[in-house]
Amino acid sequence: MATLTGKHTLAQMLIAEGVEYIFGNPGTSETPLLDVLQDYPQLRYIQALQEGTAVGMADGYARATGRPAFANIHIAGGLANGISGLYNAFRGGTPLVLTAGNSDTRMMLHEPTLSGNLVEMTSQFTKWSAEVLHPSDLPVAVRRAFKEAKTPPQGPVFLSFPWDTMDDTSDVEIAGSSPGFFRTRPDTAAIEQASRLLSQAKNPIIILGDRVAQSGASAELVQVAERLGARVYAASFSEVNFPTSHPLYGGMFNTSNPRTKDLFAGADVVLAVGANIFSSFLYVEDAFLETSTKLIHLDNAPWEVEKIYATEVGILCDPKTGLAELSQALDQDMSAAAKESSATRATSWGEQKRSADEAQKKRAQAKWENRPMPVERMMHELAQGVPTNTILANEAITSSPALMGAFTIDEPGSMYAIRGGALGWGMPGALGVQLANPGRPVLAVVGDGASLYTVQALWTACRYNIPVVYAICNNRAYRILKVNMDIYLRSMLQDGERESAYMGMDFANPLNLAGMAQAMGVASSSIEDPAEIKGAVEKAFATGKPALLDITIDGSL
Ligand SMILES: Cc1ncc(C[n+]2csc(CCOP(=O)(O)OP(=O)(O)O)c2C)c(N)n1
Ligand SMILES: [Mg+2]
Repeated sequence: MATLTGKHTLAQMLIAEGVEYIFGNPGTSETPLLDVLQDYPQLRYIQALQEGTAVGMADGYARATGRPAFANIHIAGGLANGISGLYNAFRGGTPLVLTAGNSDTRMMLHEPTLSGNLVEMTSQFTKWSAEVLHPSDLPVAVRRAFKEAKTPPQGPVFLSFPWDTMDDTSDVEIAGSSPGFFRTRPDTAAIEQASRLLSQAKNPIIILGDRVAQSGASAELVQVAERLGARVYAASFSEVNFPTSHPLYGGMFNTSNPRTKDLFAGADVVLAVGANIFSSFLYVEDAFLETSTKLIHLDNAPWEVEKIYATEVGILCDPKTGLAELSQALDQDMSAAAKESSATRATSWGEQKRSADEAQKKRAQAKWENRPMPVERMMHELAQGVPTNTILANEAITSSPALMGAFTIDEPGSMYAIRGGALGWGMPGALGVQLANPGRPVLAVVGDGASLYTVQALWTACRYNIPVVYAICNNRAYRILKVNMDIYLRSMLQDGERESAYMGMDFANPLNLAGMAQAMGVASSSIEDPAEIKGAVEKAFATGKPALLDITIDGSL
C-alpha cells in the first residue's frame, strides 16, 4: 500500500499495465497528468496536433501490437474531435483505453468552460465508459479499463479524470490487469453439429472478418477452407485474415451492392468466422443468403452471432481454437467421396480465380501508358520499390483494390486498413503501426481526400522521426462519392439520363500536399511520371525518415 496523489497512481498503473506510449493532445484539464509524466520517462508522450491524430495513432499501435493502447485527449471540446477515431475503434474492435481530463468535481454545477458529460459523449462507442471520482478508485478503474479493452470481443473504453481526482491523495495498491486467457474452447456439441453439416455440404462458402486476424487464426482458417474446398469471402479485410494469394480467397464483398447475393446463391452451408454479417451502408432490399442456406457462425463476439440472419449453429469460442477443433472434426467426418469433391471444387475455384486475375491484368495493361497514370500502374510501381518485409497502412479508398492486387498480402500483420468508415485513420494509424514495428518498413497508401482529415500527423512523424513513407493517391476528388452518386442515380433511382454535377466532390483549387509535408518538416515529392515512383520509394526508405510522395493518378469514373 502506498500513499500517492491520483496523478502518480495513474502513471504507476500505466506502467503496471505495460504502457509504453501515451498518444495525446493536451489541454489545461490534463495539466496534473502532464506534470507528473516528466517523473516517469518510461511513459513516452507522443504529441499529436489534433485529437483525431492521437486516437488514430493509438488505434494503429493497438492493432499492430495486439495490446491495448493508451490515449489522453482534452475535455469535451477535444474529446469531440477524437470521437470519429473512437467510432472506428468501436466498430472495428480495437483494444483502446481513451482518456481525458475533466474539470474539478467541486465546480461541475458551475458548468465550467469546455466541460461536459464526457461519459455520455463516449458511452455509445465504448465497451465501458466512466468518470473516476476519487483517487482511491484509480487502480480499479484503470485495471478494469485495460481488462475490458483486451477481453474479446476487444474494443475501446473511456475514462474521465477530473482535476481533483488527479491531485487528491489516497492509499492505493498498484496492480495491473492479468494477461488474460482468451483461448476459449467451443462447446463440443456445436462443433459436432457444424462438422456434420459441413462435411455433407455440396457447396460450402466461408465468410471471414477481422476477428480471425485478431485471434491469430489465419492458418487454421486456411486449413478448414482447404478441407472443405470452400471459397472464402471477406466481410471485412482491414487486417490479414487470410492469404490474399490463396486460390480459395475470393476477395471482400460489397454489402451495398444487391448483386453480392449472387456470390452466395446456391450455397448449402455458409460458415462465418469472426465476422459481422452483413452490415450494409446503402439499403439493400433482398437478403444476401437464400433461406435454404444453412448458416454456421463461429465467433468470440456473442452479439454478432445470429444478429441478423437465422443461424443453424452458433459457436462461441476463440476463432483459432474453434477452427482447429472444427478442422479435426471435419477430417474424421468427411467421407472419401466428400474429400474428393472438396478437392475438385478447390481446383475449379483456383482456375476461376486465375483467369479472373489474368483478365483484370489485361484490362489494366490496356491503359498502362495513359496519363494521368492509372491507379494500377501507381500500385505496381510502388510494389517494385518497397523493401521486403514492408507493412502496409491502407486508407486508399477507391485505390484500395489496385493496392491489394499489386502487393502480396499473405502474412498476418503485414497490412492494416481503415475500418469503421470515419476518415482520417491512415495518416496517424501508420505512425502507430510503425511504433509497434520499429524494425520494419511501413508504407502508408492514403487517398488525397482521406489524408486531409488528419494531415497534421506529418508533424508528429517529423517530431519523433517515425519513418513512415506516405504515398498519396492524388485523384483530386472524393472519387468514391462520385461512384456512389452514380449508383444512386442509375441503380437506386433507375435514372439513366441525369448527369450529376458531383457537388462538393472535386478539389477544384490546387491542393499542394507535397508542400504541406515540407511545411511540417517531412521530405516530399510530387510525381506524375510512373517511371519515377520506384526510385523515389527506394530513396525515401533509405533515408530512415518520414517522407511523402504525392502521386497524380487518373480519377475518371
Ligand atoms: C470523417 C468522415 N467524413 C466524411 C466521410 C465521407 N467520405 C467517405 S469516403 C470520402 C472521400 C474519400 O476521398 P479520397 O480519400 O480522396 O479517396 P477516393 O474516393 O478519391 O479514392 C468521404 C468524404 C467519412 N467517411 N468520414
Ligand atoms: Mg481522392
